Amino acid sequence: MGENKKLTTSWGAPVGDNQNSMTAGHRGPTLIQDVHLLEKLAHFNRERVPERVVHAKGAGAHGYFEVTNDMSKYTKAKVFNGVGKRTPVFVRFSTVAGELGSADTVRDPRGFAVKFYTEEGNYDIVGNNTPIFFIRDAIKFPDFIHTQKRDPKTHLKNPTAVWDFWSLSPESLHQVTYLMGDRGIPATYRHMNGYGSHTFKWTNEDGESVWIKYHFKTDQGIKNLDTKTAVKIAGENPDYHTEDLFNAIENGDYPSWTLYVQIMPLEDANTYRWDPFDVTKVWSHKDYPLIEVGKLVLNKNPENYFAEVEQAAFSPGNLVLGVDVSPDKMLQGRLFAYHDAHRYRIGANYNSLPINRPRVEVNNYQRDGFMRFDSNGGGSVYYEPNSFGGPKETPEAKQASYPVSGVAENVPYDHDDHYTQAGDLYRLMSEDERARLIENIVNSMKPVKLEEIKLRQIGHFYKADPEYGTRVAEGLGLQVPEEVKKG
Ligand code: HDE
Repeated sequence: MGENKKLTTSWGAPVGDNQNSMTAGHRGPTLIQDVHLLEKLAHFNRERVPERVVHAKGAGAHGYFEVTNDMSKYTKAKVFNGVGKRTPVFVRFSTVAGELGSADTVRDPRGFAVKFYTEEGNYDIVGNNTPIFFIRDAIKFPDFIHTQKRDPKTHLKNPTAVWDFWSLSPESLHQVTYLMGDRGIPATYRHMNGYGSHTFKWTNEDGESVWIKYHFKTDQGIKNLDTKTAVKIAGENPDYHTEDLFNAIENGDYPSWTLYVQIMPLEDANTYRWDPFDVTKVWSHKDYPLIEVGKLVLNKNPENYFAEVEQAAFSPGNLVLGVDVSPDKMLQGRLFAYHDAHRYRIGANYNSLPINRPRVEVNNYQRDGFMRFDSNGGGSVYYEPNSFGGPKETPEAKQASYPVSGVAENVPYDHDDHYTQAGDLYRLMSEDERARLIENIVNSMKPVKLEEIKLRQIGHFYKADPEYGTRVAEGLGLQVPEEVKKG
């Protein structure tokens, strides 16, 4: 092993003795002047930062994104321009509901967060391994997550709350069908797809825009765990996915994904049969086929988990020129939530942390705040406008304008067909996949305390597909409600 470096305190002074506290004589009291002891104990108490309120358990790796199909016709975002263009990335995978120490192989969507360190600033695609989500308005998110977490009285998971919320929020049916099916437990983080889930806007150099959706298709092929195997692994090795990703990269078996986009002309948004800004719905690939964009490759493990994975701060609000958000209400809500979460978890200057720091110069008038460990702008001018050559805005960086209309009010979505796409997903499944789906749902719903919740949810499954609802009802020893059958 290398020569031993000199052990020091955090203020750089050499430590005389790291084995014995300083006391007054052999049996005397420990002396408060043992500042090395005091510092070690005090810092130890402060090693934890608040875990992410969702997606707490995760694993990450570095790599690159390489363009294989030039997208400059659709977007001026340099990260997607020019075949061969390479951009460094950091990716973090995660579960959603579990705490920092929870098991990897639970039935849960998986976070799929990509930070591109582009030459125009950091661009983050912060998605999941499913193209849709349970709800479509940010205002319902805290309530939904409450049902996914622990019951405030028992501190146990509460299936009655889970199915009560879902049965009263039928927009969740599509994602529930995904979640309770085979893709609800990926075999590893390498054998699952990633999606941007929301609709975003790409704009090219000529100011022409299109709506797009991102699809990261795993090059390893989709592989899932059946429930029984997953439960066994969760008990034997709760960090199974974390270990798999680390070892694969350590062994040079670099996982990769091929990025595709679906592209929708702006005007189609007004006539398409599905609301393109409703994140509980997909766009048919027949209507908007997948177009290849590039390759995402992970080829370097973090040197330090806390510094790189725990402190990684992603946001759908980290946008670059040529990429804008859409009016998707979930996406709009997330634009506040992520930066707010980072300020709370890791401090106002979180973007100065190495893992989050852009690879381009950052010039602004933000000063001070906790842990301001950079030059804090030095003696440079600290306000704008100014007469001293301080950084100035770039007019062409303004977001593309677009017309809006309507009155300010709490507006519900104007369509409620939550059954067609969920039913299509069910009908796409093979008989084996359906059998496992039904078994997973029945086992999850069995402990639900209120029969009315079960019957309400059976009604939703039935409206998606009569066979779907009937099989769940049979599994639970119940009948499909007559009024649902009559339609
Ligand atoms: Fe998140 N989400 N989210 N989310 N989310 C967070 O950010 C939030 C949503 C997703 O590896 C938090 O740093 C709101 C959809 C991923 O660090 C928080 C809403 C999708 C990650 C947050 C959503 C996601 C997060 C938790 C409803 C898929 C992990 C702490 C509007 C498209 C990123 C934090 C990482 C993390 C808020 C819904 C994906 C609290 C308010 C939909 C992959 O900011």
